[in-house]
Amino acid sequence: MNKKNDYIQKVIDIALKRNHGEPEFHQAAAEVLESLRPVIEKHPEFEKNAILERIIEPERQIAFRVPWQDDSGRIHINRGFRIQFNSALGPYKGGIRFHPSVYSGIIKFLGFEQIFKNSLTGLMMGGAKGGSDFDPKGKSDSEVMRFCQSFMNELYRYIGADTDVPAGDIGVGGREVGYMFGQWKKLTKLFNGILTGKGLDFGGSLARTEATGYGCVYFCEEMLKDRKESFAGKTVVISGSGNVAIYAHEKATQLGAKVVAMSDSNGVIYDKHGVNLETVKCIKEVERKRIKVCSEHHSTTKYIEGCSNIWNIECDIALPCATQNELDEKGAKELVKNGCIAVAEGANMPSTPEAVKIFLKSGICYGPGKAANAGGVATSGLEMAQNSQRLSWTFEEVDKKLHQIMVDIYKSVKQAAEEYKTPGNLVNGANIAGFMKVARAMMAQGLV
Ligand code: NDP
Ligand code: 2IT
Repeated sequence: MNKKNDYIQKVIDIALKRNHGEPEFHQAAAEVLESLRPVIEKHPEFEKNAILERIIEPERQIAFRVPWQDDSGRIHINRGFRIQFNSALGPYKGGIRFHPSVYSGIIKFLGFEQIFKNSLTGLMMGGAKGGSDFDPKGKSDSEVMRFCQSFMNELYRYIGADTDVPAGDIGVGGREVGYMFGQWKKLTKLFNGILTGKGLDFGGSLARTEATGYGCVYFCEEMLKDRKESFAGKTVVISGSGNVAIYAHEKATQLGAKVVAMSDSNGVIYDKHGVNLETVKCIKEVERKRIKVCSEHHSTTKYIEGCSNIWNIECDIALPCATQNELDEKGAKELVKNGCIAVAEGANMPSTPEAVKIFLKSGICYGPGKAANAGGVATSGLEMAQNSQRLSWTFEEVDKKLHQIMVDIYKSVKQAAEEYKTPGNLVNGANIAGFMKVARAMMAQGLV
């Protein structure tokens, strides 16, 4: 190993040592840093200016107590986070996750990924992420409202329309964003674009709800086009049944595919005639029930216990849209063995490093999350633009812009992979293309 390569290892070691007990962050950092070896060889100025040491260290990390009362008057204490990772390209931007598994390592990996994802969108957004170990499942609307208000009582000190703009993620959708927006307005007297994913009546953008799922399918469509393939007539499996999964289903179906399976953290529904999207929407968006209920509505829909079983189902295209590390080596091997030709990640880091290796080695189309799911944050960027103008664009206008952004991301990721001599490796392409812009901006802005 030459001296330049030692630099990469040195920075990986710093990330490991300084972020003790945070394996998700180690995983995300190691993947990006490994991709950057050829970049560092070509650009010694990045090492001289300690760009990698700086980029793996968040600019600011906030952790806070979130006290709230349930409907019976019992008091609960959760922990809230906001990690403002990098502001070289614009105000911090990134979602908020409410899930019992949330701790600093989850928010840190998501914030780190967000830096490069936001850079790929071509819009002016830095990287951040926030969240809490609060579990919204089974909570009443008023409990969720009180939690969101308490969360904002502390968060409001650190965010602003031109400093840091949160949005949704797992467990945070339109309802939660609405409650947080209300509390922000009460505390600050400001009615501005402080959050994205807002309701359409108070500054939300048309097509933001659909954007991540649609964008993931648009990205996948570009990968397929390069192989003279398309969604038409293809069989698709989509893990998860939340915001991203639902709208990935909608777009894939519009393009002529059949979605035969979806899931939640308990199990999988399978229907060889196609999973009924309207039923899933009703169960998940309105009733907030488990995906299993779908099989009670349709006799052809089977329920299989255990969410990882979804990767055993034969398909042409797989869209992991649930959570990190949901697709392991075994799942990846199964997909490839069954003839899957494309995997595009709607979720953040859903494939384990071993699964990624299988995909890259097999030569199937593989679109990593930070490129394939960038449509959500890109449309958040479009919501910010509309809020600044005090205007709303039509669904068609926003969708057209989203589509173009995904086409452009695919082009730049593909081109970076070729330029750095790993054609077709979109992991390297996404990491390198995302990094270059941030690194150049950091160099230009001096040691801050
Ligand atoms: P939702 O909360 O709407 O849905 C999450 C889905 O994933 C649910 O079906 C949930 O099942 C499942 N899930 C969550 N945790 C686990 C777990 N530990 N094991 C198995 N399944 C799980 O979230 P989103 O659809 O918004 O987010 C899904 C993914 O997409 C996340 O990785 C998120 O970071 C990413 N993403 C989201 C964007 C957005 O705009 N919303 C943008 C870009 C990426 P259950 O109900 O059982 O928990
Ligand atoms: O992971 C993500 O990109 C998101 N959850 C969306 C972030 C945003 O600011 O819209």
